[in-house]
Amino acid sequence: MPFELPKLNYAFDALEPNIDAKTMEIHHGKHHQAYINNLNAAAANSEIENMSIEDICKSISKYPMSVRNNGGGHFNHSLFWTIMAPNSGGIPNNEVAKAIETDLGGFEKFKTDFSQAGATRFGSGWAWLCIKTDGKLCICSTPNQDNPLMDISECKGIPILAMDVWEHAYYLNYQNRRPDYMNAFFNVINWNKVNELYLIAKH
Ligand code: MN3
Repeated sequence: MPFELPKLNYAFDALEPNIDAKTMEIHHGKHHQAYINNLNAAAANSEIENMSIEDICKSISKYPMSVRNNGGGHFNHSLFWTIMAPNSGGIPNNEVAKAIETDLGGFEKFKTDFSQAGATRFGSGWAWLCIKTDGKLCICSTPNQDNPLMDISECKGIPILAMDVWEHAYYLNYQNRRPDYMNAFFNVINWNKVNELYLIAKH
């Protein structure tokens, strides 16, 4: 099978109390695995079997909806697991923090605007911090499992931070309280990883 579930770099309970172990276990082992299983089924005997998930996203308009939904699900979650970590969060002090200052009006404004992007996404979707083609940061959101790499996306760029606002990301612990989940998400953002992705995308 060409696409496989990436291992988590931390234990299911490592993000508690911000994100509970049961949610992490089901989200990673069941939801993400299901996107991969469906993507592998859709990819069988087609050209996408040998493509990277990034390249599939970039030309997603060529492929059926099952590839868009499940390929997006695979890319988005693979990124999501890496931009969270235990003993993280807080206010970053690195290159991406400087860009947040310059391009987005500072960390507090970034926090407000990023949360707003998640809060106003009706139904299921994602909030993103991206680098646009001009090298500047932007905040946006996408529906369902779409992402800013996709050629069909209204919001385009290289994603360096992703927040899942599907109910499956928070419902067990937070029920309908998406704002409480989003506040907690800021406590687990792995700014070292976000900065690493920022530096790679910039060069
Ligand atoms: Mn999810």
